[in-house]
Amino acid sequence: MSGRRGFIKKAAIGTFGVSTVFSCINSSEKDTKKANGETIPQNKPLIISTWNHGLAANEETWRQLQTGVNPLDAIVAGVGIPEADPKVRSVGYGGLPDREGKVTLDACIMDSNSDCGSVSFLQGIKHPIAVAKKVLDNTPHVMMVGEGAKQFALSEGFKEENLLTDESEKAWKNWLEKSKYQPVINIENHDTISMLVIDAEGNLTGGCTTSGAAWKMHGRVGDSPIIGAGLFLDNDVGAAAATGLGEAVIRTAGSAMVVELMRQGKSPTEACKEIVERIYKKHSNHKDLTYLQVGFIAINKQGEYGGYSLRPGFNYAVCDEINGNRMEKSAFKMKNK
Ligand code: SD4
Repeated sequence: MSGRRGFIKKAAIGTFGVSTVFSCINSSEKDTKKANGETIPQNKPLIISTWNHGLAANEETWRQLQTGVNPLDAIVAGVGIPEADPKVRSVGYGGLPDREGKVTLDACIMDSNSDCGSVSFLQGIKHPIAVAKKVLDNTPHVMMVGEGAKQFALSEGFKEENLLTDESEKAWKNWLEKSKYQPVINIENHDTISMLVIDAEGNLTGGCTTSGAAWKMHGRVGDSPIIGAGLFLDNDVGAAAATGLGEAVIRTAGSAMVVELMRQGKSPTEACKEIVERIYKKHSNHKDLTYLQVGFIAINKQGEYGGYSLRPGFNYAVCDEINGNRMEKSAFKMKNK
């Protein structure tokens, strides 16, 4: 059975949990020919998201796209699923707090016109990605932080809520006993969710949302709300997004660099790999590297995608019409966890 037919069958038996409407175009009809006659496969639309929680997020974003919702709103709805899930301890509601027991959230979103919105150090609002979208839509700014971002969210009709669940409070109290700061990486394969979408027309959109590194200092902001670090796209080239230790990604302008390498002709995986290797090299003067994990996902204008991480354990969810919604393991540089 072909991959496409297999996917349709899987969708019919509920892999997606929704009835998905398919276009009648064969993937081969969507291929384009280069001047030299070489065929480039056009696998669009396609969604790629970091970590296992990307599966549920992809499913919702796909469903929204199929019903004609625009990619920005489809991303807000998709990554809104892990944001609202208390079992996901690294995003939104139930996210692990900082060392003062405060849940502080970061998110950003960017569209194919390079319009973007971002919020960081946001407290008491469950869906920072939706607030980031409001920053994009309703303000002349790109980034809003802290109390100002919260007041803006309230003025846009968002509700203030307690985001610290009993489980996360318990985990914080356990941590307080030793109070030793050690960035937590690969938490049960749940981490920041970054999502990249290429729509049927080949336009790119991305979003990223997180509660950031657990036990961070109060006021610390990572890469995730920073356009160019946690997320970047250029609709002429491709899109990239990060997960892992935000400080390392900011230092190297990680996602922007991945896009620039794709502009120079690297495939998405090659581009992610080169930046992970650069990050490793830039940190080689650090005494202890056991804390360091970074991972990138990327997609180019042809719908080719890939990912790469420093250490094993990183995976991402990919959803397309041909192969359905599935987890793929990232290639990585270091053998040891
Ligand atoms: C941060 N990159 O705040 C985010 C969170 C993350 O492993 O992915 N942590 O640094």
